[in-house]
Amino acid sequence: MAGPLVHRYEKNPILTSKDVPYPVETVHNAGVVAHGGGYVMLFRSHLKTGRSVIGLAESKDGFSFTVRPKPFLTPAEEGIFAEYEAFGVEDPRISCVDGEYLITYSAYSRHGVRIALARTRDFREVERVAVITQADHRNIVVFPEKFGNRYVRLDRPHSEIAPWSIWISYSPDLVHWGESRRIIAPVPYHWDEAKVGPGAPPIKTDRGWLSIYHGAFQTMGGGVYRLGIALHDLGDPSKVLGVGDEWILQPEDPWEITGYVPNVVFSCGAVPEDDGTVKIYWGAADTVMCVGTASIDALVDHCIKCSRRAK
Ligand code: BMA
Repeated sequence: MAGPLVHRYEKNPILTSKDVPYPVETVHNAGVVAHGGGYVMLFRSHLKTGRSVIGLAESKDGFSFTVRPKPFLTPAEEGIFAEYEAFGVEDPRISCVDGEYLITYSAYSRHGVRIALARTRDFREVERVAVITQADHRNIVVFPEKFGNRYVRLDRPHSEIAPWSIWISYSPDLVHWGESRRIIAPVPYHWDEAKVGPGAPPIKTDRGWLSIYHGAFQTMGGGVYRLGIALHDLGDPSKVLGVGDEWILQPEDPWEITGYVPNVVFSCGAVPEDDGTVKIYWGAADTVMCVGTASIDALVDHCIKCSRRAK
């Protein structure tokens, strides 16, 4: 690969616990969308209990964010959501479908980890829709468009039997999901061999849907989380046109190497811009938020020209 595909913003990290007006230990794994002429970020924070809540920050330029005085989403206090969110809410992703923002997040409880879906139009009022997986699923991203009148999502179930892979599922109503199929698996002895999972909601390009995902590798010093990219067919996103063989981002800056969990870059959001670039956001070491920019064309080229062969 010639030169880095992702150019880190020189003032990283862009958001830390010190920027949050309520007590938190970390700021990481944030979903970000363009909204109202600016940017909205939903970020995860650990509290001193070790459990997580989701806060909201706003920005005019996508680099400099201001956090709202109160968290945006904390574990529900009643109903089905209360039971399944009791241990915390984590890793939000945001997709805009038909003018509505769909928020998927991990819901932890004594029953394991499931994914819940909420929706909002204005990031003021938020309505929980449903818990959309059984236990042991994480990392759901919803495509920003419907296909044949159905919502489509990528997710990552985990199991003791199969490698932790990226799956696709379909839904007519956001509540009932099915026709699930595995579409991207980790490659043995490769940077993503331990597991892969969807990162940011896919971005539409003229050559396919660009999907930023994370991959993990186990070392003697613990796991290393990196980012990779894949390209899905425009009309049928279950068809994977290419998966970049090399990672596009790995922990390198001091705040990516050291923190709550060392050696982690983990993305839940990316915002495509009119000038052909994309802002990629990532949590660093599960502690702070960072951003970088990349050329969308170069990322798509990487998926096609540097595609891995093995399944
Ligand atoms: C994953 C999730 C992420 C986290 C990552 C690195 O399994 O828990 O939320 O960022 O590990 O710790």
